[in-house]
Amino acid sequence: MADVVQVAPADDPVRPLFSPAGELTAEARATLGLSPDALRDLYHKMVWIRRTDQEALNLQRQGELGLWGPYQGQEAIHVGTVAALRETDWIFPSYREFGMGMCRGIDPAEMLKLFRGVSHGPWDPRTYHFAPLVIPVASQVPHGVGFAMGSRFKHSDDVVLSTFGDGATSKGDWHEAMNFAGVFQAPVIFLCQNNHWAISVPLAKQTAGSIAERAQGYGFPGIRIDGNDVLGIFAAIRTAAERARRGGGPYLIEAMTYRMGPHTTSDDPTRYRTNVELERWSAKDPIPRFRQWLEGQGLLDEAALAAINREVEAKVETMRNRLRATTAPAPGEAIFGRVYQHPSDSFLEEREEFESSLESN
Ligand SMILES: Cc1ncc(C[n+]2csc(CCOP(=O)(O)OP(=O)(O)O)c2C)c(N)n1
Repeated sequence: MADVVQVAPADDPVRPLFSPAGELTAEARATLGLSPDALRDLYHKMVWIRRTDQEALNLQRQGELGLWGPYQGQEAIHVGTVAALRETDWIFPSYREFGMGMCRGIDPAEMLKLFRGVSHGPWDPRTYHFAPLVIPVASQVPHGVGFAMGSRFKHSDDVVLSTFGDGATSKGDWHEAMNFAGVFQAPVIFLCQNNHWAISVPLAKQTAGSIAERAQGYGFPGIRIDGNDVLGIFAAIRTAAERARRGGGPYLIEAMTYRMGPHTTSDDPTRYRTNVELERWSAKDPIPRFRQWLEGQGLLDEAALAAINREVEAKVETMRNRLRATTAPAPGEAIFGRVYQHPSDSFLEEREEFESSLESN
């Protein structure tokens, strides 16, 4: 009989920080090393990205955007993740990570051009180490693994975070990426934002087992944690990133959360889910929850809250005005611009032909 190969227990510095239920332990919470300003900044960013999300929804309803994919309820993941990574670590997002892009410093009015349909790529990923938002489900997962391998080949200690929903984990390319990352020990963190729904498909019909535990089959650790606790997300991502940075390989984090809004503005969730579920999750809303914690620590009072709200309103107003002033690029630029860094002669000829055909019409 062939020998049974036992997979050695992988080194897992994340697990000791959490209870078996996936809650950050009080001890780990006390040793995060975040200053009062840094803690308040996490709260400020969560409020800012939620208010921006609401505004984008309004703008879509007013006809200023073609489509919008709300991320309400997932703010702790967006903010905690970016805060835990180095600026030079790369993020490979899906369509729902607008808030992460904001936290990376991308102007939301610029990013909204995508949803207004006037730009295919309003930011340079190299400036923000933030790849384009992608619509094809799970396509960002193999992209992230490939990029992480590139980082290793360049002897850089930058790591990659690839994030996706629970639905994405049913895709073949998700499996291929996980497998490849395990075999080649790519410096990548897989962050599943398990928001319980893939459009109208509930988690129970998506997968019969645990997503986090699948990591073991690929040869690296995984953990399921509370995705509505910004400090838990921060601790898990930072620790998994440090591990990957020192050559420890991939890590899978399954962050449990809830998509409080519709899948997109084209969706009506009242057709397939109950208010009871929404109310249950509203009680775990990451924003009031963190506010209460900060207040309990004496780090936030009425005056500070009012100042945050004022600042956020001003930022949102600027975004709205800038978006409304956005015009569509000329058709030639929209189709041919930003395709090649060094366009070939035939490509340029094609562009010229296209543009003169527009003039003659
Ligand atoms: C390859 C592919 N198949 C199907 C779709 C249609 N689609 C868009 S979003 C989505 C659900 C994805 O759910 P999940 O991965 O859980 O992410 P969430 O939307 O909840 O953030 C589907 C099936 C798509 N965009 N790409």
